[in-house]
Amino acid sequence: MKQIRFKKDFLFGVATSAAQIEGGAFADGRSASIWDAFAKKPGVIGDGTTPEVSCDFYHNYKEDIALAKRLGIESFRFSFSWSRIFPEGCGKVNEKGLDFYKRVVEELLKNDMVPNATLYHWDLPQVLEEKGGWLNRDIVKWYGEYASVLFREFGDRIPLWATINEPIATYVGYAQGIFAPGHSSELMGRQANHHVLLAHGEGVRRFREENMKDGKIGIVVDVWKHHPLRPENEADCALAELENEKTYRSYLHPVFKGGYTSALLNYMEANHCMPDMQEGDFELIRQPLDFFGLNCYNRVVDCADDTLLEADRKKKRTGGNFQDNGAEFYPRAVYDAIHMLKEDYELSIPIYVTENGTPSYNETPGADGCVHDSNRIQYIRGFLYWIAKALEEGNDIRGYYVWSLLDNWEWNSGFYSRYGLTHVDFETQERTVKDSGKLYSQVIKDKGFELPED
Ligand code: GCO
Repeated sequence: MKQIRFKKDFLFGVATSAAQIEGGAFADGRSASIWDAFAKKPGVIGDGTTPEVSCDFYHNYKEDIALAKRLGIESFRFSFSWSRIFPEGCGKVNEKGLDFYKRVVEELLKNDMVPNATLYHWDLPQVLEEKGGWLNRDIVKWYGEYASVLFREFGDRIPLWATINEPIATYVGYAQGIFAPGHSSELMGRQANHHVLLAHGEGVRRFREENMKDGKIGIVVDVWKHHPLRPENEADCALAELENEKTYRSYLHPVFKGGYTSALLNYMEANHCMPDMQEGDFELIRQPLDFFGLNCYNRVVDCADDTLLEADRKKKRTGGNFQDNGAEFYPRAVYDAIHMLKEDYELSIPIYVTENGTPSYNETPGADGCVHDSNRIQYIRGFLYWIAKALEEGNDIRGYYVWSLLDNWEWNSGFYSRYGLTHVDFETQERTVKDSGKLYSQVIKDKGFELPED
């Protein structure tokens, strides 16, 4: 048994997002987001569902916050739904939409939970998509207005702010067609991403303009590091490198170094997907941040030869290195990501691990009324072990958030992928805390745990 310990002020939280938990899609004046519209297209969501009701957090927020409180959760990460605040995308504020978040924040504070807010977690108002969405450069202004309203309304109550959650989702939505709004052009993907980065910069600029008390602002990027299956094989290494360029580096470089890497520029040139960029763009994108939000779920292994990759997965699976959900168990991913941030970006601002979690499928309470999700327990302990190790080495990591408090609407997988510490019956809205929820609660209480030697 190894003792894993965290300092008293290390923040343990849960992460959620508006589109995935709120439901109340058209309540009190809210208009559709791109995910409401996208989900209506036949065949795009694995189980054919929509986010219209989901966990109905819009109506159940008090009970759900009370549940989080019972688990001892110290910080609650959530996002604002842009189309709840601005049903027309910009212009007129919907007071009822704002009121909902006022109630949520008040409830969190009453329950001693630190609110951690994300301005944009993938749910652009559909009305703005109809004006070109992330392809229209005006979006920087629209996003800026939206951000300023929230800073003014909540600046005195919310200490942690993220401009954007996982900019890559917008790329996926414009380049690969599998996320909303469902376009399939590499050029669109890169252009949309450039505008997302500008919006991030505009958000930070406006944050500094307001009187934000002790508020801190950052961005949340997911790092799924690509590793070559055969480190001695040139083709595998080149493949992994290119993937790293196209994914997390295409956000970290602009934000921390003020430009795209030459490798990405070469790729975009060769593939005719160079976005339109204007003078001054990178000054706006690269601004000092107060913290970095790291979403980390796993690594990716690349191999130029598909048959070899499959054979390796089979071997590792039989060796017990894969979880029931088919994903490799590689908790060191978070440690590697923290090292990469230090080494490649000389990151000196605090890090919050803003998301970490693992899905299961067809998970329901058993005859004993419990959900024995031992895989998720192993996963959470594994990641916490590597975070504790990074802390021991002196890295400034301030908190950790499990994705997610509740099973929720997992984008194009619908309700099929369950990530919650709490099981949700989407027919009855009944919540059942899973074994992982009980474990996490104990970890928070003890500020640590004993890691079994397995
Ligand atoms: C992400 C998003 C979440 C997801 C979670 C599980 O990281 O992809 O922030 O909205 O639901 O990651 O896939």
